[in-house]
Amino acid sequence: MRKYLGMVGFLVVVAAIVASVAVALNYFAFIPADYHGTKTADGVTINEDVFPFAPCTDPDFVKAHPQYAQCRPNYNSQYVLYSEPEIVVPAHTKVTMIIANYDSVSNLINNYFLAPQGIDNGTFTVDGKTVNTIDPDVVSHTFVIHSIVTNKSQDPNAQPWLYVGVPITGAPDDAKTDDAGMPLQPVVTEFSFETGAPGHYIWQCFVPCGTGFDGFGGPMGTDGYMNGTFIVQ
Ligand SMILES: [Cu+2]
Repeated sequence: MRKYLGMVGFLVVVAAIVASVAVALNYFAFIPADYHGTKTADGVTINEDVFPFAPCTDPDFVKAHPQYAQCRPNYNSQYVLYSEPEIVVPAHTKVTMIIANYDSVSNLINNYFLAPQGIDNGTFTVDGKTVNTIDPDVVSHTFVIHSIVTNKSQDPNAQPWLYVGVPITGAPDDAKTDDAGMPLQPVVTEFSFETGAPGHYIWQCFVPCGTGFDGFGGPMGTDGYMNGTFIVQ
């Protein structure tokens, strides 16, 4: 009997160790230990690439961009997507985002998103040209960081307000593509903004570029394609 109880105790300890390792792994998977992007003299640069479908399924694209040879796990290869769903940046830092879009134009239904919000100088660049808006006919996606509104006077742990929004220009319909239909050249949108104190935010696209009802399903309604986390730490 004693021997039997000892065995049960041993199994309980093993189960506890396995469970705590699983929790730890999951924790680190959700909040990466290091910042993404590259450090620059005056801040950090985050690169996002936007694709009409999984780049890892396109042999020509992978040949030219070997960093995309590996598909993400549990990945719907037909969904439009941003390459980096989980972004982590330092607090009180200038963040420059470079978004290279290989996807074509989609139908923007709310022109509010044509005006940039919360970015340095109120201007951004499209293929190197400085602009403060774009034509609604060339919008492909938007990149919008936002948060739940919190009030410091009611909640001492309230995180700082952060709202950033920029329209993303699509590749032209007559763009040269490879055999799989991926444009050879992306349209590059670049902008910068400053982070405040640490906080957890989300980013998402507000162009209904998905499938299903009015384009709000599929990649628009699934984590990690047209939305993700933006963590300031
Ligand atoms: Cu989108």
